[in-house]
Amino acid sequence: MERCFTMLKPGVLNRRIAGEIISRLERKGLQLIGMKMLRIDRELAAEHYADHAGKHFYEPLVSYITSGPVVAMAWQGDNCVSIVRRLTGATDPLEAAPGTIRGDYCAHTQHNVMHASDSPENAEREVALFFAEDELFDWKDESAHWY
Ligand code: FUP
Repeated sequence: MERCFTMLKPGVLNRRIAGEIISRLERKGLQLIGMKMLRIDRELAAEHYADHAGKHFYEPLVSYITSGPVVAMAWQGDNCVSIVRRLTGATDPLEAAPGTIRGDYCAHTQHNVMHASDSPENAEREVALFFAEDELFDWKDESAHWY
């Protein structure tokens, strides 16, 4: 079973669309195993986006992601990372297909609504960065065909 980290970026709460976006991932059949609202500080932002340090969009990215509360989530399922990335859509909303989260809810790369891990390895790193082990719930529902 694979895990994926997602994060609704600042502004999603203001727009009252958090539930709609979370619903898309739930309805696909992915299992929500962790969720929290937090305000990211610059230190956590720097760790999370370490790969982008020095790029031209790094400073605006860090100031945006620290500008308001985010909703961090951990998901679980077979091929979880690939499924979440498909539902999320391309980084640039102009390239993101209609029907994807970024294709439907945003118009600018810098404010592209949701972060999603890009590999199982990064997913594990990001889940561990945002969640303690006792904040993750490997719940079971044996009686329902949930996936
Ligand atoms: P993604 O994995 O789709 O979130 O994309 P990246 O890891 O490449 O980029 C992380 C974030 O940096 C994007 F969500 C938005 C921002 N970014 C820009 O603002 N401009 C760019 O050209 C590329 C990324």
